[in-house]
Amino acid sequence: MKKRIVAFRRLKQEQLDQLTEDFHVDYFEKLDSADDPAFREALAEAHGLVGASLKITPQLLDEAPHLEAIASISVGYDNYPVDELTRRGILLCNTPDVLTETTADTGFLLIIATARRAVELAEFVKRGDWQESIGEAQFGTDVHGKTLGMIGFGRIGAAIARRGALGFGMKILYSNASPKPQLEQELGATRREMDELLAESDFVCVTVPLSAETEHLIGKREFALMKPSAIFVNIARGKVVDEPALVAALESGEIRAAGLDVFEQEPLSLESPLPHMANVVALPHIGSATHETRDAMAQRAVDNIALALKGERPISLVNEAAYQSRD
Ligand code: 8YV
Repeated sequence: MKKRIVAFRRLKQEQLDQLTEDFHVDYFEKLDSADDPAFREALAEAHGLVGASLKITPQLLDEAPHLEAIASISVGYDNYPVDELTRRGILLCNTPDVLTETTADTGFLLIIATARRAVELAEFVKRGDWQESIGEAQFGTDVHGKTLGMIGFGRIGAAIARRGALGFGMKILYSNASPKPQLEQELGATRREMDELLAESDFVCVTVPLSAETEHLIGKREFALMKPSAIFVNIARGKVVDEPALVAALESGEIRAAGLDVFEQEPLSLESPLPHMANVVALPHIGSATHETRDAMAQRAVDNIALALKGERPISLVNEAAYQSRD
């Protein structure tokens, strides 16, 4: 009998066809929440789960007694109870690498858009306010030659720094749990304690994964350490930042501007002050959202789940221990 996969959101027909060759697939193209009764019914029989943007709780896992593997269409895995999955011997797979360059493009887009006030000034044109040559009131700040401080220096952080160093002649500082000697050599990057990095950088860009250690890593104290001219960019997860502290820092002029792709609550409510602030560029979590990259991510997830359910090693595995514990 074929093993059963529950797939939800964002798979192409060819990808579903690939899975149905070897598995029985229940596909939920539009899944509003995990409470959907048909989804819960399918989950009760599922050996594999593939999809994105769904909070998986231990309670949900209790209802999926046959589950062997989950393939998330994301690199981040803060939606999954990793220790609990490992304890149950359920493999968790993600999609690193294929989204690195696209997500780094988003990071750099926010760096330039905030520095040159691109969104604010595009609105200025749309409103018909461009009545004479622009003056100092519309000037931005340079990006090239400035200091870019990366908080987190993994694949995506390094790809943003590469754009900064090689494309814009920026000086790169980074704070990261481990030193990265190769990147230091390639990009002339220098490792700093986080407080020093905050004080020295013109642009502070956060790319750390969300975990218990990084939740609210950047708050009131950290904003106070930044230069008043600093521009803060977050493409990691909203919860890495204490959002009310960010709003306060922007309102008081403790920092100049922020470019944000992620928020504590997504979708971002218009009740938040952030989308209304002229010195904020707020994007709807578009980090990896291009046709090419989302297809590549979905394909990676499909390949991961197929390999996992065939007893082979998935391409990108989060919890190695679960794989090792297999018979
Ligand atoms: C995902 C992301 O699209 O991969 C990640 O971790 O943040 C995005 O690229 C998002 O998490 C939804 O899956």
